Amino acid sequence: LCRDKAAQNGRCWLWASLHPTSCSQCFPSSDSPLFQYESNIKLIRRFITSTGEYLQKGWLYFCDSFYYMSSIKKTWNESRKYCQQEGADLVVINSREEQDFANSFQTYMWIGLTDSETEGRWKWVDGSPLTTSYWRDGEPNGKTVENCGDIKTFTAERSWNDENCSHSLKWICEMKLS
Ligand SMILES: [Ca+2]
Ligand SMILES: [Ca+2]
Ligand SMILES: [Ca+2]
Repeated sequence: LCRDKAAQNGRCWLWASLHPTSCSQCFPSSDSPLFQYESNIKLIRRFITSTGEYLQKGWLYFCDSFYYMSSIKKTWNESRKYCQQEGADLVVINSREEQDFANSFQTYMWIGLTDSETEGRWKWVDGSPLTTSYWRDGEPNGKTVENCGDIKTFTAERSWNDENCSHSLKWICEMKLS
């Protein structure tokens, strides 16, 4: 359901993501029904307390996260700071669905990916190493000059590019609910 919905219009509604079998990203199949139930209660509680606030500010809901797409441009660090001030961070892309969702904005924009610490070792802003990647063919190609990740060729599944972090681009924040 979630996947179909997402494929249809790039959005996933709460009822779909709360359905245990409908959103593999939100509820891994190894989880017991009871765990799923408890997770749902926690999720609903957080959803109710944060929904009004985030939706009023123009954030979008997709598969248990809220997303904010900027209308102005900033450097990668300034973009990240904006997200953090909103209780979020730059987007961490955990699934094919989320990659498609991010591409659906059709915007050249920063994502939460960097190899600033160690050249060539790409990490997400939540500290997790990059496992599944969607680099455009030939990327990353910027060596030590380009240490921040963005979505550039959004018409293709493999849309990522490494860029000079001091470049000004739009950005996308993610606030995870669960
Ligand atoms: Ca994510
Ligand atoms: Ca680099
Ligand atoms: Ca590049």
